[in-house]
Amino acid sequence: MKRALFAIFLGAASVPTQAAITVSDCVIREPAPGSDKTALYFSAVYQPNEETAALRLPNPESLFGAIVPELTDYTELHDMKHVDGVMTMHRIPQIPLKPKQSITLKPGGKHVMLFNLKKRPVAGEIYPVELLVAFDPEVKCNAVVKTSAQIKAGQ
Ligand SMILES: [Cu+2]
Repeated sequence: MKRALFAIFLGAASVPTQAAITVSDCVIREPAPGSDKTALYFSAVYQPNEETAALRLPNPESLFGAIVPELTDYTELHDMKHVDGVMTMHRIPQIPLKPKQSITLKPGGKHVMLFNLKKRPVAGEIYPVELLVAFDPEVKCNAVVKTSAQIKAGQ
C-alpha cells in the first residue's frame, strides 16, 4: 500500500536527481523482551534543490513513513499525546517537510512504528532504512539499534 502510494507520487512529478532531504540520528529502539514491534527515530531536513524548486509545488515535500527491509515493511507513522494523564500513540498520515526546516522523530513524540519484526534487532546492529517521501526516491539512512536506556541517556 505504502509502496503503491509512493509510486503514484513518483509518476506525478519529475524526479530530482539529487536528494533534497538529509537524514541524521537514525535509531531503532531495541524491542522489549518478547515484543515483535518497536520504534524508529531520526531527524530530517529538507533543502530544496533547483529541480524541486522548479516544480513550484504548493506543499513541496512530505514524509509518509519509512521501512526497514531487513526487519519489516509493515510500518506506521505515529505521534503521541497525553490523554487523561497517559501518553497514547496515534497514527498520522504524514509529516510536512518545509524548506530549510528540520523535523525530529524522537521518544515521546513522532516516530515510525515497526510491526511484525522478522527478527529481533539487537543493540549495536545497523539496518538500512528507506524513507517514504513524496518526490525524492532515494532518501536513506543507516539506523543503529540502541537500548531504551542508551536512547534515554542520549548515547
Ligand atoms: Cu507508535
